[in-house]
Amino acid sequence: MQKIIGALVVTAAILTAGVSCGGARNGSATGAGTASTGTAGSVDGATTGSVNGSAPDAAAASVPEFNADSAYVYLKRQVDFGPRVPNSEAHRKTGDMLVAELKRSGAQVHEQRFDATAFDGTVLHSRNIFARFNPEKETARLLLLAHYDTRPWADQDPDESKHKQPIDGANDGASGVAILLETARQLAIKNPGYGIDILFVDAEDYGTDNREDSWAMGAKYFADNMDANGWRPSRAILLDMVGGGNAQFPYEYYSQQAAPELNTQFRQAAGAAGYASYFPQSMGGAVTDDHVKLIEQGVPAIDIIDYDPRQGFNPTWHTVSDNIGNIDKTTLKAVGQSLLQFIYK
Ligand code: 1BN
Ligand code: ZN
Repeated sequence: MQKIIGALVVTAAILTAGVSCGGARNGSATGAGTASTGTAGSVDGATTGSVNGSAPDAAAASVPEFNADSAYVYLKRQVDFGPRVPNSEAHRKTGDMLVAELKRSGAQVHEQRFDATAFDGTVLHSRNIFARFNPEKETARLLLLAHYDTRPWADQDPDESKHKQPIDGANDGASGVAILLETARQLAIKNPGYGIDILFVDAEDYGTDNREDSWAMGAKYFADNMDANGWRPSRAILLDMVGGGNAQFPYEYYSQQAAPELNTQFRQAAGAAGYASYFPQSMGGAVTDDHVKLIEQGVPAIDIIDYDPRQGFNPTWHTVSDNIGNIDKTTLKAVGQSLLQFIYK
């Protein structure tokens, strides 16, 4: 088992905070907002062919069809803003778009603002975005999360001259968000009948080697404050790097330690949806990702992440090649349909 973590623990001071709330739907998700069965709508640029209807084994009749074209449009919309580095205009605009889309799906949306001091002293003006579906259901809530910030440095690029360039984060950031936005759109169309929360966390990817707490600062802020807000979920699923080519999602180590049953259930759902080949029955590595912050606070959480201990992350990881040209829509479909199977099974 290869461990992908930094060694030293450094505190990331959280300075100020506030929570605001808006866009409530009390109860039914059906027919909310302007959501429809079509794609993400007015955004142009979904140029590649549809993969819908090409699932190896169509999901059970009661499970909605995950629209990968729509997810792809959501992904492109993020990338088109530019790198979503905290404190940038692209980051702010992306946050605003996410809030608007979640409200459009009929969710009750909370913006959790906080300042986090990064390892290099930079104060990151940060915002977690938290959306509640069926907010009146107080128990057994399922949390789905992804990070929406992107890394300021392509420090894994084979070309060292590019190490100070920001990445597009098409896979590392936008892919998980895109799948969850499409999931939110499906929740609005068909109410699953229980409580689901979608969390877009900030300040995940501003970290550095050997300083474990320099990563996932938004998830830590959420987890440290969830009880005070009444937001503790029963279980959580993190999507990270879920749109790359040749993706494989073996069991992530901390996930399997903390939430083996949830891991099994998700993989059973993937199999039922016809996508078992993306989820090998093998052990991956240990990744200090957002889910660890929830696990540390007692929430069973799993990370669906394209990381194999032999091959590492997707080759585009933290390089300038993490762009939309290297996104594979069939991977979005595989993960998204597996998630809908899990939700509606
Ligand atoms: C995931 C995507 N991560 C960063 N981008 C988490 C991570 C932290 C991966 C430290 C490797 C090392
Ligand atoms: Zn990253």
